[in-house]
Amino acid sequence: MIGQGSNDQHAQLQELYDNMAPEGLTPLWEVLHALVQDVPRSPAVVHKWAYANVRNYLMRAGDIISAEQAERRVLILENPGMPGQSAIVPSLYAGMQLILPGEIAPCHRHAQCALRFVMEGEGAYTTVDGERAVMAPFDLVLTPGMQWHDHANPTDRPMIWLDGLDIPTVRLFDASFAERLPEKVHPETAAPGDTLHRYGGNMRPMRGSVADRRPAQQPLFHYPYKLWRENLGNLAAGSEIDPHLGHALEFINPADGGSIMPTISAHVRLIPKGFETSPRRSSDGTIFVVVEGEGTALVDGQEHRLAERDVLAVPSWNELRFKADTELVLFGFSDKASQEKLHLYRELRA
Ligand code: 1HN
Repeated sequence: MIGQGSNDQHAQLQELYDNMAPEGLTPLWEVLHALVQDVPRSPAVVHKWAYANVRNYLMRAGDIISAEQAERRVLILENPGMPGQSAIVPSLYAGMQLILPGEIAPCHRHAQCALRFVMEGEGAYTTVDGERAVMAPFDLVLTPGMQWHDHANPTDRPMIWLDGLDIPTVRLFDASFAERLPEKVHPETAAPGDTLHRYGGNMRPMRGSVADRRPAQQPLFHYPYKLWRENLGNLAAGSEIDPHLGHALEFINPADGGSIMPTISAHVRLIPKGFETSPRRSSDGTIFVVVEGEGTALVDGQEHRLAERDVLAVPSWNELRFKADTELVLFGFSDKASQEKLHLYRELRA
């Protein structure tokens, strides 16, 4: 914005702006400082979704619309700072999905990468390219870009999970492609758990063997709670705590040791009872889910109480600390994967 300057100059500039606007021309000097900020100032705000509250609305939706009719019965967790944009932080989308007993969500595939983090229910499954990932609470299941996926709930209980997708990132690049399979569900082409056995134990089928059937860049799609919780517990029992993170483990893609998907990183943390993490900022927008315990998130000094299954969005560069009232276990996902590829990622530990 032009600060000083005569009324005459203002009038002349305004006339210039009005004349050139229809030609697709606008002055940089009016917006430069908003475009290039000294530190990130996210349009997204810190926000907590209490699980019981979200669940209540989701079950009401379940009374009115079927999963099949909706294609996906999901309540978007939309950041209150970015209304209408279907974003939880500027680069990522999150939603809470419900599949009722006997329902299916039909098969499709798209350029967007998705993760599911199971909140409730056991025994429903996502089929990824013909192989079922049978879900239990706090499992992480991936449907990487362009892999076919449908969901089904053959149990007698509702199944609820948090979806995390890179929808706003794909939108930014105008690179969305999607297809529906003519059949509602993908034919089953492999036994449930097959991929986990082949790629989930720090091993992989011999290259070029018939067992080496998954996409080379993205073979693994199921990270069960049972496995990650045991690893996190062992880490906490056997090593010094990181003062800023607590005990933390990242999920990796076994193909390359990098992030779980090209645009989304995910991790888990354990913060011991009574522990307070030291202040930390990072440039990734992060979504946390409380897996176990109770505590407080202090975000730029503001307190957010945390209980099991609550979801907390922490946009870029907010100063974050956690206080654990009981042992606190958190799952988090963020756009760190994208930012690292673009050499944008930063963090600051106080
Ligand atoms: C999607 O494919 C799923 O497969 C969930 O469950 C949410 C939101 C936008 C676009 C695709 C799913 C989605 C989605």
